[in-house]
Amino acid sequence: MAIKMALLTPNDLININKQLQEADSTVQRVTGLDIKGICKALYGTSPSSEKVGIVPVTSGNGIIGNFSASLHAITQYFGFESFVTDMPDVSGYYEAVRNGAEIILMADDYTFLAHNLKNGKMANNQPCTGIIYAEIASRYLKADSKDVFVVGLGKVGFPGAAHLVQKGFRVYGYDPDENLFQRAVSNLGVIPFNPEKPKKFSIIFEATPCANTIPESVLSENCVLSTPGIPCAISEELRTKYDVQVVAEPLGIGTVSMLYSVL
Ligand code: NAI
Ligand code: PYL
Ligand code: MG
Repeated sequence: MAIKMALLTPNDLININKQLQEADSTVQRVTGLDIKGICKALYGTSPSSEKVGIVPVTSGNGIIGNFSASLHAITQYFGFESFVTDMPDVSGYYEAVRNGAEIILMADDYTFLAHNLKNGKMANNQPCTGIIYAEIASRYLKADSKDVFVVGLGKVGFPGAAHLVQKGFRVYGYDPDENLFQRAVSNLGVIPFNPEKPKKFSIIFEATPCANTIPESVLSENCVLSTPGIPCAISEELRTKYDVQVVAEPLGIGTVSMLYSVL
């Protein structure tokens, strides 16, 4: 049986437009590109008026307050025409297709997918999130080396680490789960991070569901922390002390990565 995702709460999604705007300006400052520019560079695609149908799903833990409304706001923010169906589940899917949706967005407790009905392409939120946050980290304009620290090698972190390896970065990784850690070392060539031998990084990518996962000893002044993980990986105190550039946002960056990947 698949393992449930760490679920968002309605609170995570409050003021999603403001969260997106702030993340977009951080991405622009860190990389020189905005989020759409990153997506275009990453996937080589651009939207051409695709209509997105968002289907609420009641199974398992059920509807997350603000989830569909946030997807609506996110798709509009990135210039997609979109609508949320009145009905959930199978009836909602039927309604979406009948009303002209070309891309379906929907999520249960295990899978959040984008399915392009015109070309058949399908995307899963976890790898798409890992890949775009890793891509943003990899484009840090003031990086001092090709060394990256990856914290968390699960369903989001592993594809992100794989993307960084593929781009030619030296990836140092850590995960307390010995199986996942060894999988990253043997399959990707990730370098085991040794907390006993502190090393500073200018690029850090984090994907865990825990707070305070970044030890102070790895932070260099003005480093980038690109992290989809909820809650945030770093305290306000450390963020301020090292002037860390934090790219973090609960839903939109991963969602737009899914959408561009199916165009
Ligand atoms: P996962 O459970 O597959 O992987 C998390 C990994 O973090 C596990 O392997 C775990 O052993 C590791 N971990 C836990 N504590 C750690 C620590 N102190 N140091 C290093 N590693 C540690 O979870 P998944 O699906 O990869 O999600 C990760 C986070 O990303 C969750 O908080 C999830 O809610 C969030 N997420 C955010 C999205 C966004 O758009 N912002 C999209 C998808 C997920
Ligand atoms: C996609 C997010 C990112 C982090 N956790 C993932 C999550 O919360 N997934 C569950 C989404 C369920 C949505 C619910 C609804 O309102 O339609 N079924
Ligand atoms: Mg996101």
